Amino acid sequence: MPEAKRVSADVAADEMVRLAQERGDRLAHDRYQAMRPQCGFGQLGLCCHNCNMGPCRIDPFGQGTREGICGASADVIAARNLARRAAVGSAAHSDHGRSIAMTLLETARGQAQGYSIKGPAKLLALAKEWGIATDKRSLEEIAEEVALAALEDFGRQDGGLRFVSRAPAKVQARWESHGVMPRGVDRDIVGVLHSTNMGGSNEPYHLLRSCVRAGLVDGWGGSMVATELSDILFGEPAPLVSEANLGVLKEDHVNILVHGHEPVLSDALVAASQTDEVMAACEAVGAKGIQLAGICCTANEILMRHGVPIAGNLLHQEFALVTGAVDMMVVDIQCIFPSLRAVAGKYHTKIVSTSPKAHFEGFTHIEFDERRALDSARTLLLTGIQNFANRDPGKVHIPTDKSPLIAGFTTEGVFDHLGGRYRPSYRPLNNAIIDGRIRGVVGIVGCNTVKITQDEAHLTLAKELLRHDVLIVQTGCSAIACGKAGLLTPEAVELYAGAGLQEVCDAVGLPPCLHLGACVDNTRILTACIEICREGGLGDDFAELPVAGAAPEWMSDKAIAIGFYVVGSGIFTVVGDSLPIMGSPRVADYLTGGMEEDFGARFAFERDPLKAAALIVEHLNAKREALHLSPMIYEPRPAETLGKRWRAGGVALAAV
Ligand code: SF4
Ligand code: MSK
Repeated sequence: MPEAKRVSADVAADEMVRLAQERGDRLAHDRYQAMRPQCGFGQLGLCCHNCNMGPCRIDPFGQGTREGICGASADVIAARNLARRAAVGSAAHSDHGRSIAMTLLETARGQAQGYSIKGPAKLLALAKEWGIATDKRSLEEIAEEVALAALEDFGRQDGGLRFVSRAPAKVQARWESHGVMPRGVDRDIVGVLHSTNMGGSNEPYHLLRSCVRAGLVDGWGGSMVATELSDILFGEPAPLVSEANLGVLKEDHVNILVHGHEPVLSDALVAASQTDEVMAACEAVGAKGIQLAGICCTANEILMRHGVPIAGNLLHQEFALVTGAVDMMVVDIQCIFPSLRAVAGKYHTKIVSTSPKAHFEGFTHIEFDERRALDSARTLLLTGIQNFANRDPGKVHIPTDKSPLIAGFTTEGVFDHLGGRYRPSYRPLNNAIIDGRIRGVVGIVGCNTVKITQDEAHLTLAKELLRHDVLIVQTGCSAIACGKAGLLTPEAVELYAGAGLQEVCDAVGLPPCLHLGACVDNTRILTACIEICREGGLGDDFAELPVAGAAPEWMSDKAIAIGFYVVGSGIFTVVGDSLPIMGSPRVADYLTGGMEEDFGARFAFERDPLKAAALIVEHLNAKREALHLSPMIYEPRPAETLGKRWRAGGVALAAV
């Protein structure tokens, strides 16, 4: 181990780290140790290289340089750097949304091989919402107009994004009064980047409002387009059972991993993997079949729609290669380590990049063409199958660890569970909150980081909130962390949930942590909040709801954009490592305080997941009190009963 603390809370990951050390493989943790100490100016947000007179850096102790060569202050530099990162994160999600809209358009026009409209109910609902005629029209005709309407929002110059009208009136009013109403995806992202050009905006609060706008065009624009149109194109997810962790790999199968984000590729690979030709090719190389599994968010996409198992979250992209059993890893875009080339170089694994948006030195590039999706997917799979013969059995070591999970909840689908067959509405959820069985709802989302023990913050935070009767919704690598640890199963209710939450989950057979998809699907959390407001009894503004967000192990710029659209929409959010602005007390004060007055919510920065949970519980209690809700029916579950079978009333039945 590089240091005394564990690299991961996941035993399969630990096993791979030990093996990698024996074999001399260098993984992200080793590179992190070599990088330490990391640049303090960068961590504090005080380094600027926005023009070639720099780079400039501000002395955080106020003794050396207090301004950049152009005169920019620490406040401006920190806020400007943050705005750039928020814009990049927003661009990543939004360009993903654009790809889905383009593929839907091509599908509607019969130009995309192998795709069809698999979510007709969602298509008709969205057409109705957008005033698109559906009478006597084919699904393809409607889909074409819906796709074009969605694409219009990317190039829109003014007038507001279509999805903005979904937001509660009070939330929209705040956006309007603070000048951050999202107008057009491309326009606003370009606008934020322009403001950060040298000699552009030099007023920290204006730059911080730019951060909010960059976030809002993501959450209420690009990401929402990605989620809604993916449901139309690939089908609305429904709860299903699958498994997660490296133990899903099979020694006698061709193991092909998909890693990245856009389901356009991964969905086609799933379809192509089920053909007789692929089976015959596996047999020809001596394999019993093909095992497809996912890493990161593309894993979540094909998990929730097809039940394809998950091999792991962000840091597992390297651990998976150390098993020596991965015949090919197919990547598209976002969260892909260029180090895969070096790690795979020790094994037989072929790493294939497929996206025109992301090429990697040393990866084999086979460009994926959605107009010939099945042919492209077939070529990729046959490439992986052929590589099975190059596997070195002496290097194969697959951990046995894997956990069952339930995935595939959506804003709409969760109705059926919470409301039951005869009351498909959010009424029972709202009532459970109002009556004091459920304290509130919290989204735990986001990445892994090498800076702390992998998954530990996600798991500790989730368990601590569950014992306080908090219903948890999850996406991204956080959902995978909890999936690997068994929290996405109904059995987790008895092991971790407080008595009130236990009653609700047991009544409808729900896990206490609900898997809502990939990182773009955080918009499902926004739409669930819309439904809670609509149902009534808990306020008509996100800022009034007993809800919160958390990203305890964030690392990506996408997480910054998400944070800004969640907080900018009125939802209190706790992030683990602080945002890189701590060199500017004014910026930090605004984000963790003043922002609440303007946008109804604020950030909190807290690395300790138990303290983060305490902040969230305190926030939920304050919102409950402001709404004059009933006191909680039960005391929080005692911490010492976590992980043991336990019933409402606080009786520990048996240690597990
Ligand atoms: Fe330095 Fe100003 Fe140029 Fe930034 S924009 S590098 S602070 S001179
Ligand atoms: S993959 S953005 S590490 S959640 Fe979406 Fe995971 Fe974060 Fe990438």
